[in-house]
Amino acid sequence: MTAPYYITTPIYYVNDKPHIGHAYTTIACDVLARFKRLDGYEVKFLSGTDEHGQKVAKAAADNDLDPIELCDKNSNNFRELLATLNISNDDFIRTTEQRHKSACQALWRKLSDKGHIYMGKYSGWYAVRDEAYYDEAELTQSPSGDHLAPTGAVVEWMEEETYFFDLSKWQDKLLAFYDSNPDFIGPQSRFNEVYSFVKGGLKDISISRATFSWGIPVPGETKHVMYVWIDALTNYLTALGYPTLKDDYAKFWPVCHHMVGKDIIRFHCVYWPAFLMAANLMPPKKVYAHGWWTVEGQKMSKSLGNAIDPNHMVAEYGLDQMRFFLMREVPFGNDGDFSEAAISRRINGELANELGNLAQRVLSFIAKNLDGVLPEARDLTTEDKDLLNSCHSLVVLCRESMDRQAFHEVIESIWSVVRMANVYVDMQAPWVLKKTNIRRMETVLYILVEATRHIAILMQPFTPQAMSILLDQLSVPDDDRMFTSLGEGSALKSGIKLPVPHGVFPRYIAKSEERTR
Ligand code: ME8
Repeated sequence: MTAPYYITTPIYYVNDKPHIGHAYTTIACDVLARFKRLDGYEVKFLSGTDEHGQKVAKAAADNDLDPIELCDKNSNNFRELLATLNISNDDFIRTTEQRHKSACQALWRKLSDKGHIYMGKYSGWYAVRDEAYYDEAELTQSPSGDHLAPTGAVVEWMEEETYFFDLSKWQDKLLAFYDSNPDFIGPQSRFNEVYSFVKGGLKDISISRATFSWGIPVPGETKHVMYVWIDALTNYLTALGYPTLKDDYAKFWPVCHHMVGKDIIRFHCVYWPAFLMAANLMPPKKVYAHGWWTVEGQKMSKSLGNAIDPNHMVAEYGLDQMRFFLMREVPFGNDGDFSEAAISRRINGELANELGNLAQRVLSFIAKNLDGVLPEARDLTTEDKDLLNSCHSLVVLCRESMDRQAFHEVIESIWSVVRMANVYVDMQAPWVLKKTNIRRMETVLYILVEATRHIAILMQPFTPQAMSILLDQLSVPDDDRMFTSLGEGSALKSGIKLPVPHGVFPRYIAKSEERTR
């Protein structure tokens, strides 16, 4: 039986245009989903848009639109972005869909029936930008006198009658859950952060609003809509058919993995497991929080107008180049800085010079000197065996790193073989062997093609389009591109004809360089 795997992106607020941060989470999930599929898992991969709440209502009002008109338009921007980024999601959820409304209301009823929801009066600080409540002790003051949340968002004092969830009762159960599931939150630093937050004590949280109406109505209520986060988090269950709890739920919920940015970890690691436990459901298996991107050393902000549009990035650098850069540049979990210098270094230094050049050198040499026919390998030397052994053991290393969401380590392991293969070409010098020892030249070329095949199969999750072209150039049949085809068993057969090769990773020439040419 194939093992299931469920991976989710956060659902994106539709008040904003997609930027590099949204692309980052989504690409990371796509890499995981593709890796797991290639490794034989049955994957469900969910993304979507978060469409209710005060922030979206305000954005619609600012644009003289009905909230749903704004949502339709902007949700589509995110859906189109997924297509542009070649994302392999199986479902796209919008929180304004009926299936989601039903799921949220069912969850609410369950919590209410079990006595975890009560009516009370809320007074405290709320940041519309974050759609989050903060404690007074967490706030700072801006020079202009505004109170600011730790995220820099302006908070306002709120006083209203709302429904509460009895979060304070869940402290011990949450701590016990973290203790018995030390891998629940990654990376470790975020686990510690959440643990000490919960250890410091939890207050009941307000989970409804009556001052605006753009939300899912609280069942049996005319005045209150649900707090946007209880609505948003439930999307992960809606997509599995909740509340019917049929096959998809039984199969995928126990292996659910949420990928989120570091700013929304409290919602996913504290509120969400508490809601679920209170409804007698299992918490998700894992939440991984990645870092944030700055741009040329600066925080992205509307006022600076420096948010990077992923569509422009794709047009400027190429899709696979951008995907590679984002997964390669910083250890996943850390913050990173996007700059033109950094991405062009990665494209030219690694994709073009190291991987692209390796493939092109080997394949064009075979095309020119052997009429494109894959030669035979005979009498393997220690160097040949070393390179092949490194290829054969690569998937184990990649799998281990991928299971810790260490994307940069997966690439680093693959790259150690790319570099090894480049050193091997230079040392074996098939262009010299061509004059001295054709038999040996053929062996060297065969080994290099096998190395390239392993690299291309394992790089598919990161740079799917380019690797599909490269695997075509290696005449690897579509059915032989899964990880089960790694190793000797599915080695290419000598005597096959390889198509005429062409480079898969062109060098990047910056616009500024182009002008000075
Ligand atoms: O938070 N670098 O939606 P959102 C990296 N609707 N990641 C960034 C980033 C940056 N500069 N800026 C934002 C929400 N992000 C909620 C989620 S899930 C049930 C509800 C990431 O559109 C951010 O960390 O504001 C978050 O994970 C994601 O973009 C969506 O942000």
